[in-house]
Amino acid sequence: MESDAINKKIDLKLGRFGQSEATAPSAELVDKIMADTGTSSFERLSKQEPSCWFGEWGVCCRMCYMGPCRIQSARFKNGVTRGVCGATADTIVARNLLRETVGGAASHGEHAFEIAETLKLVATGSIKGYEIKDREKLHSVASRLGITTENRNDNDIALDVAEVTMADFSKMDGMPIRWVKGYAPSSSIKKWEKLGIVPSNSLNPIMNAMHRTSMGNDADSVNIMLADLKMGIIDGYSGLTPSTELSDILFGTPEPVKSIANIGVIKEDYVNLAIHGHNPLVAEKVVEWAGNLNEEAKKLGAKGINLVGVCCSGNEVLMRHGVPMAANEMQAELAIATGALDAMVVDFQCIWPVLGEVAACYHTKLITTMPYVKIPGADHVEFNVEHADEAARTIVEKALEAYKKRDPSRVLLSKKVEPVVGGFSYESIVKLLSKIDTNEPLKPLINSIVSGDVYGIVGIVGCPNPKLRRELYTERMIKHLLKNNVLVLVTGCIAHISAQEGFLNPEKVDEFEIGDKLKAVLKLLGETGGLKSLPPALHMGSCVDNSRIGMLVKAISEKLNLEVSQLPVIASAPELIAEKAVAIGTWALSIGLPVHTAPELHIEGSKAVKGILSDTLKNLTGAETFTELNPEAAADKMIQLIKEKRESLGLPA
Ligand code: BF8
Ligand code: SF4
Repeated sequence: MESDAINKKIDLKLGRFGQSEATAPSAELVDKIMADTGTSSFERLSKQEPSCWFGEWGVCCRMCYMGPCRIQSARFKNGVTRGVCGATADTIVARNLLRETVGGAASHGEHAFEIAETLKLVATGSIKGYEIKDREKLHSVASRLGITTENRNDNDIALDVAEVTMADFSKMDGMPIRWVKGYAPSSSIKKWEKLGIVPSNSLNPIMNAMHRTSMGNDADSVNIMLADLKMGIIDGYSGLTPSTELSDILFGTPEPVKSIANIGVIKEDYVNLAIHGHNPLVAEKVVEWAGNLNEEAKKLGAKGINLVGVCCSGNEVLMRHGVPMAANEMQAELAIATGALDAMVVDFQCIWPVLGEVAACYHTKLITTMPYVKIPGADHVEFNVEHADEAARTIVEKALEAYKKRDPSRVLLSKKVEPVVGGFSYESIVKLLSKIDTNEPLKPLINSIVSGDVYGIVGIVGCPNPKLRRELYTERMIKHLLKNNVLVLVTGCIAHISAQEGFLNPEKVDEFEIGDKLKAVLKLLGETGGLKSLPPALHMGSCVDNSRIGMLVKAISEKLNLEVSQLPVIASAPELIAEKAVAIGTWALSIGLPVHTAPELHIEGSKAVKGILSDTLKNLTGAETFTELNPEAAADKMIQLIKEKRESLGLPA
């Protein structure tokens, strides 16, 4: 296609940068990114389209150099049915899916491990910059892990917690990993035992998965999919859950907090510093040093330092400090294109390589911090917890330095901001409910589910996919669920999308078309907590904080003595991007939650794998996957599933 024609196509698609008309930053800002940088996510996407169907269907294999091999028979009657080695579509699709899940579980695992290592250093007094902020959480984690707390000091307890967590990665005793025992729903553990997929450590299965999926090994799609489920368990209990719980110990368990969201949180008269990534060890220190150096900003003529959050670190600093939420993952470049972002500090995961190039078009300093995440065009300030204060100070100083070079003629700010209330940890929800029933805090929520006031619960998690952003997929799906009295829990970049649309704004509870019954519950609980209402959707944190949803689900299922799969609860990744989201979805499947995805997982090419995920799984963990590319139809399908679950429990449907 001629470049003019491509650009025309882009203009149409660029539209409002994946936001609804009411919430989008000015059209000028959206145009500015193309004018200044010559690129944007929508433009890059349209140059990739149409996607290669072999990849989309999961039937492209690059596991060896006889290939790449592509299996045409998945789509065409007389097409090629095997790779050079004889691998079929079923084998290739299953192997590819397991490798995707490994990518996610490894990411979350390393995240958790780094925090556990830090907790150990804190407990042994080896570092100064961090401390145990939440004793209550420390004791609750210890007791779930079976660690004695009586007559012991906090550092000794913390040392045991850290060592148990780290040992889970590589212990050789053959016993289930400790975090599984402490945090997984008991009915799920029984099922996993029967299937032989309870991990006894988390690194060996990752090695095993890479081994068995390499050329000339496991060709049995059922066997490979069992390894996939096991990888989901590892993601949940060596990744997500310890990441959340240990972060809470070090930085505090979130409570509901008020703030604002959208690109408009970047302010003209402040030094603007964005925190992007996932590592709270970095984010927390930057928050601290932005406070310490605030006066320095004033000396430069600014009103102070304005911290803003991007993607999951954005969710965490919102939850713990009320830092405004600037942008989801794909809007990070738009934040830079305002010309007023002085620095963006990043650590690991979901940091697009293009940010180096985009920042270079402005005075903005992109600052990488992890030895294993460097980006051309970025300044690198190596961050390690032993020297965290020096690094964080340098990072903030770089923002101050860059501010001096800001060119006001290139600044274009958006005025749109949306009030939000975020920070609904599992504990804060229990605390809120305990104001209604002190002895049995979960009871008011369970009663609402039983009566149908809360028809069901959907945890909506994951990413902003430019493929589906164009049609505002998430917003439409959430609206449809709310209309039907479904309680919506959000995390990750979906939380940013929700914030920008107003779903996290309690004031908007009358503005959206929310089912009367759900609205009454939101208002009652809100008033109990001292707000006008709860927001239409509850912000439960970053992607690792899906573990908070997991804790709620475990608590409800055990309280009712039901299996997770019997509950009217569903998980959805409506704009799936990352391997991490695949791993989270696999974890949800492992505990028994139905999982909706859009786009479809890369499985279309294999009837066997599709069958396992959409059907066989019902007999294994009680879960199933489904894909629906129309957001309203997806919500309807969830409502139908909830209805079926309600009926089989004898609840009013
Ligand atoms: O871990 S939601 S785009 S930022 S993967 Fe990434 Fe997806 Fe955002 Fe957080 Ni989660
Ligand atoms: Fe092809 Fe088999 Fe090699 Fe894959 S492992 S690239 S299917 S020959």
